[in-house]
Amino acid sequence: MQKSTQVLFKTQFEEDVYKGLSDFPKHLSSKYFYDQKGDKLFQDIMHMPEYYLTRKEYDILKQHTTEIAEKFAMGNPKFKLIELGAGDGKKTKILLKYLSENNFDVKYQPIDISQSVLDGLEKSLHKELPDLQVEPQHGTYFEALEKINLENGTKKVILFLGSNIGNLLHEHAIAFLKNVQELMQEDDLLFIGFDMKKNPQTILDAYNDPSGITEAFNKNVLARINTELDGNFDLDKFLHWEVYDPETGTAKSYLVAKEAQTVSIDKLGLLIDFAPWETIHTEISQKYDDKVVAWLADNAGLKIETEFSDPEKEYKNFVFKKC
Ligand code: AVJ
Repeated sequence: MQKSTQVLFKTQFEEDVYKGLSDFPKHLSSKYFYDQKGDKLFQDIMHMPEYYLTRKEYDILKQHTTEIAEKFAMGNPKFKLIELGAGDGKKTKILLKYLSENNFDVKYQPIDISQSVLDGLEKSLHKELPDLQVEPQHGTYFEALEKINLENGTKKVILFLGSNIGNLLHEHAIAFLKNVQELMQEDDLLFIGFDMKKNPQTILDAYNDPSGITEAFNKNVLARINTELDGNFDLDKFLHWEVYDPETGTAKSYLVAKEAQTVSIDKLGLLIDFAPWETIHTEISQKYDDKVVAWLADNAGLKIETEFSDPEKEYKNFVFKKC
């Protein structure tokens, strides 16, 4: 009879690390980049000259504030503005400022899995926009959305900014959009930021900065395994590698073992062997074109209402409605 070992996982992180590093080829999820150190590194990324995404979306919101606000309020100026993964709200504050200074009847409901992120955001909003109604929702997107939905029938405008959707393979993006779509009513709107296909070099540079911030961000998942799961990864024995396929629009991040090595992860009772140049796939950052956005919407039961973009059309914010 075969001997079987039952492994009990205390957290999703433990389970995902165990499974991802036992798999071939190896992989880890980019959602584990974000602890306190990872949040800080991502803040630094957003300030890098090569990382154009944040700036482009900021400029779109800045250039088109009035039109966007009018679109959101169309037919019914009383609405809840719900943000999935709010972060520091720097971009959203442009809209919030306009809405609150122009007597729109808005309640802002940022959703985030980090309570400290929500606390910081709430505090800064009370200071900067004291008249704005803010009601943070702690939890995963769908738990929080479902809770918001039970409240009452006020129109919802749901924001999903930063091309965060790009971390999802198309199949998962469709599942995600369907989930949101099911929680939408006829008048509700969904506002999503998409990073569009562009010169492949521009994209590669955004994920391959010479300052090494993206490298540290990518390796932060290994650092977390070391501190949280008693691992002994030597971060210097891995290199950060980025590829971009201009046909599929998929940018992929890897950590590549520079030499053969064995890593132990004591909390999981795991020893992981790496062959020289073996990879761990850690992230996808999908780039889109109009056809793919239309196809995603179609598959999720959504229709495109309108879009806003930068003059070069390198980044787009689409407004969707339920079909
Ligand atoms: C936060 C998912 C939009 O994929 O561009 C930045 C994360 N990864 N640099 C992205 C990230 C490497 C970012 N998103």
